[in-house]
Amino acid sequence: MSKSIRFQLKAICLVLASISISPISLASDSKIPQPHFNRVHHNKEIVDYMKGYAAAYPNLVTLKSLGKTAAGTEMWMLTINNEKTGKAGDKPASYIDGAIHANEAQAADTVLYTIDYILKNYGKLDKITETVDRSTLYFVPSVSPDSRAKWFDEPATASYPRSSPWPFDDDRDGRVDEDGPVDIDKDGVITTMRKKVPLGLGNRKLDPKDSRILLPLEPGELGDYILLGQEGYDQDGDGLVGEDSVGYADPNRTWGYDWAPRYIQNGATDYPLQIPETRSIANWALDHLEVSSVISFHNSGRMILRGPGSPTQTPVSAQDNRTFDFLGREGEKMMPGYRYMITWRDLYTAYGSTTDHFYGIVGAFGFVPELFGRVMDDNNIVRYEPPQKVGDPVRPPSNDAKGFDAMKWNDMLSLGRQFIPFKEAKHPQYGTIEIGGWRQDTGRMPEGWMLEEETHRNAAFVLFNAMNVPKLRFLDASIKKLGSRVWQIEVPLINERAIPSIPSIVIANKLHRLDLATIQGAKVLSSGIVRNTYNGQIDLQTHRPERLMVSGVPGFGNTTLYFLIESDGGELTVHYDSVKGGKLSKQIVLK
Ligand SMILES: [Ca+2]
Ligand SMILES: [Ca+2]
Ligand SMILES: [Ca+2]
Ligand SMILES: [Zn+2]
Repeated sequence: MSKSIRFQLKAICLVLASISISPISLASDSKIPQPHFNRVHHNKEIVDYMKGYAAAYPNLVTLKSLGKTAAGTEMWMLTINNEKTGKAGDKPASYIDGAIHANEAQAADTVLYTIDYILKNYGKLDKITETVDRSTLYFVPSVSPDSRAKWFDEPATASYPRSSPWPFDDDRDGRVDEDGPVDIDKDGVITTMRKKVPLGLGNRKLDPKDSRILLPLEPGELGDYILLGQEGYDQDGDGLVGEDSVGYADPNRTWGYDWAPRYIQNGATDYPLQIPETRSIANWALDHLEVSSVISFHNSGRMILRGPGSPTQTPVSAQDNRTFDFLGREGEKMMPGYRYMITWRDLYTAYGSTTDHFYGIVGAFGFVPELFGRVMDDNNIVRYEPPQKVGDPVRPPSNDAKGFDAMKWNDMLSLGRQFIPFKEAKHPQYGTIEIGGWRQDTGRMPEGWMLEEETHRNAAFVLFNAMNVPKLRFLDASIKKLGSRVWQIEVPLINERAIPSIPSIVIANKLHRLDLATIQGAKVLSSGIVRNTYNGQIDLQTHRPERLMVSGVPGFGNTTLYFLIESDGGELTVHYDSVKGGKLSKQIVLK
């Protein structure tokens, strides 16, 4: 090596060194987690990111465990709150969770994205700054962490594992979880099995256009293939394959409100909140009745579901329906192709679900965005279905991954990644078979390069709901002097957002106390709610007028407080303390 070349190399090394040094001046930024939302994340990564946010944003983020799963995994909750503007429990609040069904993987990433987007835009986007400063946001990205880890680490399918790994004897043979899916060909994925048989012995035929697809027989045809279903074999010799896999407790059928036992719906446990995952959240929620907005992410089908989950529940009041409808219909505009639907009426009956629990016990307006549908992709390769509206005849969500169009999509847009071609394999019971099929991350979630847009739209829906938790504000009081020391004060209070400070379910189910109005600095002789400002109609509170109990301020509505007080004049303060609307006060000068 010549001297001059050696010198040049040295110079290059120095330049490189200086390039690598320069970002250190932004040391605080380098701590900020930088996840990429073009893929789904393992539970361990999500927890690491949550710890990273707590370290990078100590003034906004706290992280705590709500408890442990049966397997001993912490149930992490990340809270975003600006302590400088008030304590978490004293402010209006939102609760957001995801992936209670572990196979619905991108649901957790959508919660992670929402956290990331809020933290990185606090102080930059006014809507986000306002929401963080005046409210609290509680996040549990992954409600079924143990099954999520299995879905990532062990052979899995698009729909398995889904449940909490709570041991259960599905086939009532005295053994639990003894016969689940088995990765026969050891390729790390559970796909499907099929067997070629002599013509006439089969119940399927190959699609003449695509030998990867089996078609049902038309009348008059003979079959030369048998569809054997999901990979596995009869591990306990009872003649059935895959009849008792891990679980099955469906955590989203274990919540405490409107729960129903297993003989009514599969997946229910022996009693409500039996599994620690939902029990730890439900216990937390009892101490957080300030929550008035709930978003619980699932996949798939492009729906914005809301309760009730069953027709046996008391119908939702007209007032609460208006709030649901406003939030849900705006959501349809934010997420093209998503349909705002009532679970039991437009989809199916589900007892003991997250959003019904939070509505019926906490009094919060909950939605379940069902992320992704194949039809959302485009209107070329995958057949396009126009969005369905509430009231239209119901059609099932379209996730059919078996059709030719999906295969063409796989070939042309995922370049064949999604579908594992059939290969010959030996099966302990069926002999020579073929194994192949869709990978676990297809059918219910987008490819990585499509993921971020849908994630963002759903995060924006979270923020839209969070912006609509009650926002109370006093307007100017009207003051009248009625005698030498007697004054009449009327104070209008408005709610600038959609969610009432007391949803009507709170009163119907007696979930928590009413809002409380008090006066500091004067003696209250009488108090009430003004029914009509112009003709002096007032609903007086006869008992303890110094503690005026108020049935809340409606969404985008107002309530006017009435006080008759005794005072020598000067200053007094009106305090308003609302479980869901926060605390506020107003100074009034008597003159
Ligand atoms: Ca069993
Ligand atoms: Ca396999
Ligand atoms: Ca078996
Ligand atoms: Zn689900």
